[in-house]
Amino acid sequence: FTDSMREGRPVAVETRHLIQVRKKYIEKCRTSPTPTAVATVSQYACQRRTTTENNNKIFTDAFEVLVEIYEFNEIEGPCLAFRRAASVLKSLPWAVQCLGDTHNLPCLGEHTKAIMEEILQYGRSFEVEKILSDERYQTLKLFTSVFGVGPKTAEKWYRRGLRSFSEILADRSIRLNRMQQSGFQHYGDISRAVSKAEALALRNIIDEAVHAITPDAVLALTGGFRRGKEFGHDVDFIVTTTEMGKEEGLLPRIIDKLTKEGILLYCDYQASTFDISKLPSRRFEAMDHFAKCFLILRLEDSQVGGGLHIAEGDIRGWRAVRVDLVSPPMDRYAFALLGWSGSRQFERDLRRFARMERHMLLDNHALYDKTKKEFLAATTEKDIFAHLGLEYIEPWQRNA
Ligand code: DCT
Ligand code: MG
Repeated sequence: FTDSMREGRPVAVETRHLIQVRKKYIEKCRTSPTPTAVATVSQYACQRRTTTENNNKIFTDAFEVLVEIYEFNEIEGPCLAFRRAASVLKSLPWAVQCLGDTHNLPCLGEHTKAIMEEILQYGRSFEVEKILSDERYQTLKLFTSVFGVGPKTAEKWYRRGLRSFSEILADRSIRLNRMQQSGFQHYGDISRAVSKAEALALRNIIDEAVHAITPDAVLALTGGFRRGKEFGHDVDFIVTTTEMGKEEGLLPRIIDKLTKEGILLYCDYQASTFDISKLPSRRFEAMDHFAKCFLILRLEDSQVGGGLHIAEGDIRGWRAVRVDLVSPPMDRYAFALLGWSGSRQFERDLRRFARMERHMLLDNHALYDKTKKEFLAATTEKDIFAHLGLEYIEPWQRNA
């Protein structure tokens, strides 16, 4: 199976090792009690409880590499298939020991099982390893790790023969936009994970800013940190006011305040394009229409309980952090909160479940019943789950 085996190179040592691994695997299959009494697992992530504890990381990490390469190659079907497969395995309270363990599970196709088989037998997938060592994959992965650089731009730079950041920055014909400039400027900091302590420190900063503007402010930490993750790539907040209409102009005032405090390193503000009369939106759009801003903030060491999550030897005493703020009107709060809490796969399956099983349309703005031809009101996430006839799933169980 390995490249050296395929190419017929001398492989005695490697082969002997693989035979050992395989023997162990066969023995494990023979003795592993197949979890037969396991309750049926739903094909929808919104009917599964998925905590941050992933018992099948060895498989899901491999699937996520395949998701990435299919994304780079714009091949949607297999991309979605591997996303769903990874999500199913993440929900299991046990580790798959043997392919037989998976026969009752949904969303695992032939290709998925072939990858799992490789990993079970040899401890690794040769298909995934081939991708990981591929120059195009490595380059696209590197380029898209920059804030503001998507797969299209990364591909364009790759095709021009560029392979490193220094080559991009030295290329006079490339004009970076403001977002990309900030992306390169703060690369070290924003490619480094944000800790929970840092997220909580940022919540204090935003909380203080918004309460200085209005006493009836509502602030919620969403995204991965609301789901109980210890680390994230950014910190997501919903910020609004209890009084309808008063949320207009709230973000610009927060931005103004952060600027005066000298901690705003980057800001992309997008005013609201939310128009209730345009609902329901038939096709799901990548972004909702609420006012929002994508920020880079300066966080001081002294503001973080337990200190900043920075590299050893970093003596600046601060770091840059990516922060997203979204500001829906209060009557849309529950939908925005549900939408921004993620995970992305959980959201995809909520919408798919609504459409396929309930003949309803769900997005970050509203829930529409196509049979009754009416919008269903909600003030809490529980209301939305109830409208959908779903058991309530706590945020920390949405890590699908
Ligand atoms: N979201 C969405 N539509 C988008 C982007 C995000 O509905 N176009 C939702 C899904 C998750 C949530 O917003 C926050 O997005 P991220 O910060 O990208 O995800 P995360 O789960 O918070 O992951 P991370 O910990 O890496 O920040
Ligand atoms: Mg996030």
